[in-house]
Amino acid sequence: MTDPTGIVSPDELFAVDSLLSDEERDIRASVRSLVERSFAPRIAGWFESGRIPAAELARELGDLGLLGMHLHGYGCAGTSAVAYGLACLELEACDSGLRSLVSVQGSLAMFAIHTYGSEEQKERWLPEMAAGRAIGCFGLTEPDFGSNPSGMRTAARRDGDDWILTGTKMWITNGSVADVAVVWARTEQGIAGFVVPTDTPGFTANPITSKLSLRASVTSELVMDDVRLPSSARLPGATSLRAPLSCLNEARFGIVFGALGAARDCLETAVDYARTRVQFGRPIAGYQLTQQKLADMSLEYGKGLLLALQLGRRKDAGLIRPEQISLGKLNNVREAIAIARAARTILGANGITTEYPVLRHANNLESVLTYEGTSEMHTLMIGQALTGESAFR
Ligand code: TGC
Ligand code: FAD
Repeated sequence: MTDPTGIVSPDELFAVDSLLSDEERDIRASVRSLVERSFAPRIAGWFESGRIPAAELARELGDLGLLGMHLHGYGCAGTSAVAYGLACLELEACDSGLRSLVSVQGSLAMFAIHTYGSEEQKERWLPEMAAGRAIGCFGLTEPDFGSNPSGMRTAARRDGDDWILTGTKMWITNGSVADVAVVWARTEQGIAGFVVPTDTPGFTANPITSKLSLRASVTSELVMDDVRLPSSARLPGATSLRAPLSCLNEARFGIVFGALGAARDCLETAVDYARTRVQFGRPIAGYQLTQQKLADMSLEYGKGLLLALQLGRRKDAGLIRPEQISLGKLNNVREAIAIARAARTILGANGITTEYPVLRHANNLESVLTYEGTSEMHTLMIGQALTGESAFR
């Protein structure tokens, strides 16, 4: 709704609501309300302390049906991809760490089990994970294999009917608070996925505490030292690297929307600040250089949102291609980080504190730029689609 002063928000400038269904607007409003009521008042403290009440957050997110929300059955809400994207946007408007918790739970760990798991695995884990009573993580990256997971060293070998899993995964979101880990490993038959309860002997998760980014998110190293698993722990439908890479499409899609949430919060903060901060006798909002920054930030935010909605509609129609998700992830994270940095300049010295969210968002977005495929990887995926030439190797 338009402000009595005639001021419009960036969403209103682009008339975004006219592109959404009633259900999508309702879901967006519910998530925004949860964020404002429960998370926003506490986020700066979590970021500063580097600690989050993960179990409590998972329950709250599960109660609202946000975990695995675009999956069908097994206690999942079965919403549209666009609705899921809008939920990611609202969560990331608070903090990228909250969106990460939801992305990894729903789009990586639950999606892997939902798509490649046995009926027994789905029944055992998905309803608990959808409710937030069980937390999942997804172990693909290793210390020496980030952008190139095909080189992974984590291996699983047969011992009678069992599997023995050995190796180290690095930078794993939710790792040390997870009840279940989806772990990708090399086998004699190719790359396979395993559903590993984290209390299995030989499995250890070590928190990574030295982060300057995504401090309101748990990131861990997973060490598997001869973890013995029954035959039923293997994801039967996952037979090559294609399986984990297909899971990444889901999480990357959430980031296409999510990053814009961080951008919107920075933009709104900058507008509010500029209207009240007086220098040289006038609000800094009245200076052309400030207005140019705000206009450019709004333009990139709105263009990113239109791109996200186009990709969301393609996904809902079952027509989206991985390189299209790369377009969205590359553009929207790159522009979100630029918006966060521009907002920081408008706030001057206040912009470097946790009293305002802008540098927290900018720092978080450094991780978002790197995880789920670095900006360079997505550039190369688009380049490959345009030319037919692979420039990865
Ligand atoms: P390549 O030979 O290209 O592909 C192997 C097989 O996979 C297929 N494929 C895909 N399928 C579905 N979706 C995709 N996006 C796919 N990309 C590739 C491909 O068609 C092939 O299938 P097939 O049947 O012919 O065997 O494999 P490559 O080794 O050359 O690698 C390609 C590359 C560089 C694109 C891939 O390795 C890559 O995406 N690297 C980036 C790694 C990455 O993004 N890691 C993310 C880890 S998870 C994470 O960061 C979570 S962050 C927390 C949060 O989300 O909040
Ligand atoms: P590298 O692959 O070593 O890349 C370093 C630099 O080299 C980058 O700029 C990269 O773009 C560039 N580069 C590499 N290869 C090429 C090339 N061929 N051409 C041009 N440039 C190249 N992983 C998981 O599996 N699960 C998780 O839950 C998870 N959560 C994460 C949470 C956080 C906070 C972070 C920071 C990371 C997380 N990751 C997770 C890991 C993430 O996916 C990797 O960090 C990412 O894939 C990049 O790998 P890397 O850090 O090893 O960088």
